[in-house]
Amino acid sequence: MTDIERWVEATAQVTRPDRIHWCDGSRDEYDGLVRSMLADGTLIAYDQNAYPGCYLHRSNPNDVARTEQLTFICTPKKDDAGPNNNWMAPAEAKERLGRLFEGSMQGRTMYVIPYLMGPAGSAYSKVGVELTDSPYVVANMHIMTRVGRVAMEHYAKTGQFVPGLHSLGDVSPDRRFIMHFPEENLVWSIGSGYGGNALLGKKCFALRLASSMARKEGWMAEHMLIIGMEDSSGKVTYMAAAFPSASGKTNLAMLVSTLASEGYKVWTVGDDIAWMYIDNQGRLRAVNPEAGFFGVAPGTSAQTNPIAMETIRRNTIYTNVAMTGDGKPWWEGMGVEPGPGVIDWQGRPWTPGNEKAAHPNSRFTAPASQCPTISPKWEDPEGVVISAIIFGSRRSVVVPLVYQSVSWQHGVFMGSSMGAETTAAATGAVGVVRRDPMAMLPFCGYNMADYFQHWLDMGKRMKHQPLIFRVNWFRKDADGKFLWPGYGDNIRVLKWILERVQGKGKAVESVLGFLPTPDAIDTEGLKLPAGAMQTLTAVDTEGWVKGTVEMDKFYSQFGDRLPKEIREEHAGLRKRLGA
Ligand code: SAT
Ligand code: MN
Repeated sequence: MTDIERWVEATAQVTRPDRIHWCDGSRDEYDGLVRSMLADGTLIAYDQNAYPGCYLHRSNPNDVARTEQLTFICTPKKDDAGPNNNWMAPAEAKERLGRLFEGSMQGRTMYVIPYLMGPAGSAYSKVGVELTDSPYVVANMHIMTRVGRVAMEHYAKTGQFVPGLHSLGDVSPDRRFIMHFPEENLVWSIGSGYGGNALLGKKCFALRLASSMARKEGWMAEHMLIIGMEDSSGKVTYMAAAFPSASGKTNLAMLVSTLASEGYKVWTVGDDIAWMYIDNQGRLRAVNPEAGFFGVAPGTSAQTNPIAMETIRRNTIYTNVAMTGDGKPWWEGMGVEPGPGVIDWQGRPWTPGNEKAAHPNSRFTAPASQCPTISPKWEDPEGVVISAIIFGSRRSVVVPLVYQSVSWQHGVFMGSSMGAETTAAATGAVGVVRRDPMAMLPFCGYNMADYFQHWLDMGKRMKHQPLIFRVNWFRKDADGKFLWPGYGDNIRVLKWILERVQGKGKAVESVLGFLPTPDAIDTEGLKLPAGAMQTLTAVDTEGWVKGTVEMDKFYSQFGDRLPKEIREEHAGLRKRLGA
C-alpha cells in the first residue's frame, strides 16, 4: 500500500462515504461529473451552441467568498503563525474538526484527486492529493490543476504529496473551518464549497503551505501574476506582479496593449500565483503552479478584458453569475444589455435595480490553455526569468501611478508596507484600507516578520536581483473619477518599467524612490485630465506621513521579530518626509 492509499483508507473510516472514486483526470471523467451535476441541479447548462461546455453553479448564499476569520494556521507555537494569522493548537484543531468530519461523507462519494501543481516534469512542481465529497470541487480541480496520471508519475519519482481533506459538511458558517498544519504540510477544510476555501490546491497549498515550505527550502511562493512583455525587437522580458484578490490581476495578465503598433504586447504566464526559485546563475525564475484561471466575473467585458472574454467562451464553469432569458451568462459590467428574463445568482427573477444580478465575487473557472495570449513558455519546466517585481493595490489617494525602489531592501520595505482597499473576494467590509504586505496578508502561512526576513535573505542570494516597483492604477481625483485610464493603457507603465530594466527610462530620485519624470511615461494619444500626470507622479507628503503611522501600527504587532532592515527603511522614509 502506498502512503496515499493508507491515508485514503484511514480517512474513509472517519468520514464514511458510500463510495470512493479515484480520479484519473480524463475528459470522460469530467463529462461524467458534469452529467451527474446537471441531473441533480448542481450545474445548470448555458446555451450550448453559444457557450459550448459552459455551466452555471449557484453556491449556498452563505458561502460566496473566502472566510478569513475561519481560516487558521495550526503551528505548535502561536508566535510561529504570527499576528497576521488566526491560530489554533494542532491538537485542538484536530479534535474539533475530527468531530465534524465524523460521518460527514455519508450518502456521498469521496473523490480522491491526485493533482500536480506546476508544469509536468518540472523540478519545481509538487503533488497534492485532495479528498472531497463535492463533485463541483473535482470539476474545478480538473480545470485549475493537472489531475491524474501526470501527478502520480511525479509522485512515483519524489514519493511526496501534500494531503488536503475537504468536506462540504452541512455548509454551515457555524461549522466552517479551513485549517493548515504546516508541520505536516496538511490541510483540513470543512463546511464551505467556495473557491479558495475548497479548491485546496490554490490558496491553501500553493500559497499558505507553500510559503512555509518555501522559507524552509529557500524559494518563494507568492500571490503574483506572471507576464512576458514583448518589445519592438521581439525580445520578451518577464515580470511578476502582486495585487490583492479582485484587484485586476487577471486583467493585467491578459492586457491588450494600446501600444501594439509600437511592438509592445503582453504574454500571459499566470494570473494568480508564482512559485519562484533562484537558478544556478543566480537569477530568479518563476513557474505558474496552476493550469486554469479562477477569475472575478463582474467588470469583465470586451472593453476591459477581451482576452478573458474569449477564454471563457467554452469549457468554463461559472459560479454565482446570472443567466439571461436566452440562456447566456451575464454580470454587471459585462458591457452588454442582458435583455428580459434574467435570473439572478440566487435563481430568482431579476429586474434592474439595486440588487446585483451577479454576486460581486462571482467567478469563472477556465483552462489556461484556452487563453489566446497564453505564453509559449507557460508550461516550460524551467520557468521564466523574472526581471521586475511589481507590487500593486487599490489606493484612491496618496500612492503614485508608479515608482521604483532604490534597492532590493527598500523594495522589500515597499512591499511589506503596502496598504490596500479591501474587496469582495473575502467576506467583510469592502473599501477599507488595511496593510496587505506583498498582497499576502490572507495567504502567508507563517509569521510575516519571518516572511520579510525571508525576502531580505532571498535578495542576498540572488546575483541578478529583479528591480522592484510599486504601481497604483486606482488613483482618483477630488470628484471620485479615476485619474488613469488603466486596462490596456497600463502597458504604458509597463513600458517605463521595461525601460528601467534596460537601464533607460527617465526618473527622478524622490523620498519614495525613483519616480518617473512627468514626461517619462508615454501618454501619446491619451486624453488625460489636465494636470493628471503631475498628480500621478507627485509625492503627497502629508498623506505619506500619515501612511507611515499606519505602517508603524502594523509593524509594531511583530515586536522584536520584525527585521531591523524594515525598521531602518521605515525610519529612513519618515526622515526623508521630514516627519
Ligand atoms: O477564493 S480564491 O481565494 O480562490 C480567489 C481569491 O480570493 O483570490
Ligand atoms: Mn488570488
